[in-house]
Amino acid sequence: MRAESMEPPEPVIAAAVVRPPGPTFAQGITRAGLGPPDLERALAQHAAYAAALEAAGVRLVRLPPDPAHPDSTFVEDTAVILGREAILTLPGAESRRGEVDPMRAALLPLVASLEAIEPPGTLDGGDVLETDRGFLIGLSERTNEAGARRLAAWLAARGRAAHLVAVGGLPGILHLKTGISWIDGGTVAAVGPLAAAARALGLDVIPVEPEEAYAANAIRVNGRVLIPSGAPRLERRLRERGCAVVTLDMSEFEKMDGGLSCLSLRLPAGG
Ligand code: CIR
Repeated sequence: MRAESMEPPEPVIAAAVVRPPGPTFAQGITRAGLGPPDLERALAQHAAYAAALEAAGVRLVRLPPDPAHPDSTFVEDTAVILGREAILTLPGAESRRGEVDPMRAALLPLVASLEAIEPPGTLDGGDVLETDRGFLIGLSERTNEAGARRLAAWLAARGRAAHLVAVGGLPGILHLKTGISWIDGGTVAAVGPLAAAARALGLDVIPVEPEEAYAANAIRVNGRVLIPSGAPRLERRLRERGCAVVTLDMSEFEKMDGGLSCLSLRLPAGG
């Protein structure tokens, strides 16, 4: 039996910024090799995702589609939130840097302080995972050491520990969170190559098999765990541990290398 009463209470997600894909969505960066996304399906999947957040009690801050930035639906990459504070990122892909100013404007009314990652640091929010053993920051093709250290210093100034995890070159892993997600307490779900790093930090790991690797990018929101559909083994494992699982068809976002977490920037209650 898990000692749930020993664990800190689950943080409440009060709001989330989302932005639907725009008409240029298919021009975004991808290596998936799954073919071009269908915009109508992507919009329907995005609407279902937004509805799942609202059903979990999350107030949505809906930004309009931004055709000038094909990857701008992946809002999570442009900022990191901690309590009532945020730090804007400097995305590693140049084509995504213009996504940051609009996010600055969106966050200003929502947070009490807003800093920014500066060059030469680069960082994508997809490389940042909060767990109750501290933050994990992935060093990836998008997040460099200067960006990771800047974020770690920002977190340290707020009393939060950060651990750098090398993910560059791991097959199929664009960002840290492509392969690992916080589930509850001291537990994450992770693909094999990231499981060891998680265990080294004292985290328990729910394994995600290679055939279900895309589902390793999941989010816990107010007692529910949202995962991509098509991962029956992970779904069963989560249900067996008592998780309220919500499955979402993410096929059109997978075609653009995007995971479920990237589609929202989540803000805790009190923020
Ligand atoms: C990109 O390559 O930047 C986008 N096509 C996908 C970004 C996905 N974001 C994420 O996993 N956090």
